[in-house]
Amino acid sequence: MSIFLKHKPTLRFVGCTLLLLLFCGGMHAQINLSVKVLLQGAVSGTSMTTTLNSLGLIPLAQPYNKAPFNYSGSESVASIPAGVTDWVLVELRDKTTPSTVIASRAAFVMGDGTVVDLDGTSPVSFATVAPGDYHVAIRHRNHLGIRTATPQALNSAATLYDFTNAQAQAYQNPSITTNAAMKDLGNGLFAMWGGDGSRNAKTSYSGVSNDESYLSSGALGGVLTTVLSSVYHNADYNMNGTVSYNGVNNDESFLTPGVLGSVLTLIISQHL
Ligand SMILES: [Ca+2]
Ligand SMILES: [Ca+2]
Repeated sequence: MSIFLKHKPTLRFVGCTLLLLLFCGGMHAQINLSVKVLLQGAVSGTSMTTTLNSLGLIPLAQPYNKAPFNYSGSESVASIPAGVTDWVLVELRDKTTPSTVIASRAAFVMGDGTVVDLDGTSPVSFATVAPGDYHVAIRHRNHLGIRTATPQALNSAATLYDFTNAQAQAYQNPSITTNAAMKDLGNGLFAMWGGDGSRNAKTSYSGVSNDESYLSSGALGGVLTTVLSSVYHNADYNMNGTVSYNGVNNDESFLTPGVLGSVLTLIISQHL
């Protein structure tokens, strides 16, 4: 009897220690995410321009705090790291109900397509999200969002998920027959569709909330010779820091023939 009594405190101590370890392990569980995407508007060759950054136009605080994103995160930096193309919004979504967003982070996409945290090099950290299976969605202020074709097993190891090397890497919504989830760049690379200035999950030239009107009537006030220089604007479809309808590298030409291929009735839809 005395032997059992003697060991009880030890057993309790061991039990408490195990619980504490499990608790601490849970506290430190997190996901580090490594993803690669291309934005059609910034594509140049096999990578992307960093013009907005070199012109000093990228805001220091994340720009997804407005509709349709409404992300209230406080991500900001003292200066934009070298090599950044733009801010993107990264979402972890439920593995069985992918319309359910479990966690969001604003992050940077670099010229080579890698999505990184605010230091410009580290994988994107979801510090309070437990490892597990999730869909990963990438959204951008004037591109159509994409998500993983299948749930991914995510943990702290940050295994790269590359959306750029195959169309099948992105979820293909069977109800959308007009276009694939990503733009086929024709060189083995795939990019998020550009030109959605009106942020209605469609890139279009005609119809309600179309992106031609967003550019011509909205951004340029109907005066098609107007040029907005040195701006960070959703109507800057080719991401060169200028909003224009005429002249070299104008945004109207990016929309058509660029995205819509001169088919002015075509509507490119988001598969997210
Ligand atoms: Ca649109
Ligand atoms: Ca432009």
